[in-house]
Amino acid sequence: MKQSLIFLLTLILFACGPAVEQEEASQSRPNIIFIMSDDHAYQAISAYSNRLIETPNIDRIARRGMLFTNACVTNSICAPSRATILTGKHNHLNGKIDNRMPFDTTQITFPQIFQANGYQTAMFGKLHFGNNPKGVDEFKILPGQGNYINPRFITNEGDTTITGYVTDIITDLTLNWLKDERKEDEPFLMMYLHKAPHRPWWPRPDKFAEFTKKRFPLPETLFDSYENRGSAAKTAEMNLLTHMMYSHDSKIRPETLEEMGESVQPSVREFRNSFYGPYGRANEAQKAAYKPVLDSINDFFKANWPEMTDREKMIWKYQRYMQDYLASISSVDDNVGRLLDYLDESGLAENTIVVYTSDQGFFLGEHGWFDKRFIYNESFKTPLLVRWPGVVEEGSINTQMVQNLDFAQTFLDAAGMDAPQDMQGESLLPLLKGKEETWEREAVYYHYYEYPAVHMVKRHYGIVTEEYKLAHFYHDVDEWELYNRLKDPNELNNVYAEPEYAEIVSKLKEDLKGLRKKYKDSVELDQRYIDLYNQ
Ligand code: SGN
Ligand code: CA
Repeated sequence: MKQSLIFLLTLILFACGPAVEQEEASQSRPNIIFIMSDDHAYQAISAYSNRLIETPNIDRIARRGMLFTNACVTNSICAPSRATILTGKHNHLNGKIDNRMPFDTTQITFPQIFQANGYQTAMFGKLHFGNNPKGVDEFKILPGQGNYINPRFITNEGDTTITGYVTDIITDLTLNWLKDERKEDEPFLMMYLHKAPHRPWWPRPDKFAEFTKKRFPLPETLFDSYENRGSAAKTAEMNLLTHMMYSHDSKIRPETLEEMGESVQPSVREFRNSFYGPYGRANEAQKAAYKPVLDSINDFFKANWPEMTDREKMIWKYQRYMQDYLASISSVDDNVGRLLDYLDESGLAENTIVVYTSDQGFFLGEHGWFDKRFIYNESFKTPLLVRWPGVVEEGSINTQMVQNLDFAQTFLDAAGMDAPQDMQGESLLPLLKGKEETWEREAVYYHYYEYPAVHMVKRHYGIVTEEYKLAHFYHDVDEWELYNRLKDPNELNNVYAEPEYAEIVSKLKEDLKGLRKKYKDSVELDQRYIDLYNQ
């Protein structure tokens, strides 16, 4: 009797022991797939709103995980956002204040810590850093902004050009690594980074054909006149009517413009390269696939543009913009679906954290704009969806003001590693586990620098709380703007000078000073970065 009991117990131990251990080990060392697109506005993800597009695959992440409705960036522009994500520090400390400043590669980035702690690490897609990533075992990254059609990649073994459409290719590389190159017995960190839907929005030919048939609802503020705003909004160069380019953006061939004359778009020759740069990469078969759609856009333009009013031109440009931008996103969504399917089929899904985000938000015609850079909502906020089976409650929604500054510490925490003391974010783990009580943040800090530069958005820093947004445009001008986020969600009325807000202004100014101190930003640093720029 005793003997058979011991036998039975031994059997149970052998049967369950390793499985239990494995499960515990994998819970504490989950795989992480960090999916980031470039310029993907939250307005164009149906988990947030299906006004513009259905993104059923990206939505799967939120359905099985958490949707953050108030995630935001510290500086709404590409390379600075990536530097913040990798270092867990604001740009005034990591030095990558804009797309042009070099990144000091002696700084610690979170993939290096993963690699040092026995994670396999890989990165595919757009980094946009000016240097190769550190801490990744394998990478294939686009040089700079990269190309949509037949893109070139920088790899450990030199450069290579791959025929096809960039979003599909980045996914092929990612899936290939997951399927064939990864060691199955070690956890991994995968950085899967899309170029789409960055300007100049070249969709794959089939999506191009599909989306040019669609029409999209106009944003309420498409015809914004920038009244009751500061001079930064008035002088920015990102208005659809005035600054969006017919050739580069709206896909009007330079030949069409030349035929129609200089009145359509002055100095059209300058833009020849910006059309044929991206499109000229297509081979004959690819060009044949684009041709019918390009023909119909160009024929319509030639026949109608001369009679169009400014209002009609604005609407036509908006529709063309949305067609290409959303068609590019549709490919991202399909490819996210391919990845999620593989995770399900392979059983990896159970122990893999999947994050979907963008390097910043984007204006989709709100305030008449495209691009980003401003502290205003559409560019300041960014999508964030996180799935972690068994840890994050399915279908949960979080409304806290979390930032890209928090990502590094969150991932390190999730994998049980200590974050360096000088990282400035906070781990989102308590929020992911549904423990909001411990979350104390009431305000976030923002600082944008790239000026003078393309789109001409003036430098500014600011504080954002649930109720207010106070921004200081301190360079070129000395102007303050205050928006009541609850009463004026479209941010159309700067109430900074209104007497009834005087007390709020002085309280927010104190809090902003506090944040600048906490994060070690200062007037001296502001000036140093202006001086550096002018050299
Ligand atoms: C390019 C774009 C700009 C865009 C910047 C920065 N022009 O210069 O519209 O603001 O990139 O974008 S384009 O003619 O090259 O398309 S970022 O996402 O890399 O910061
Ligand atoms: Ca970007």
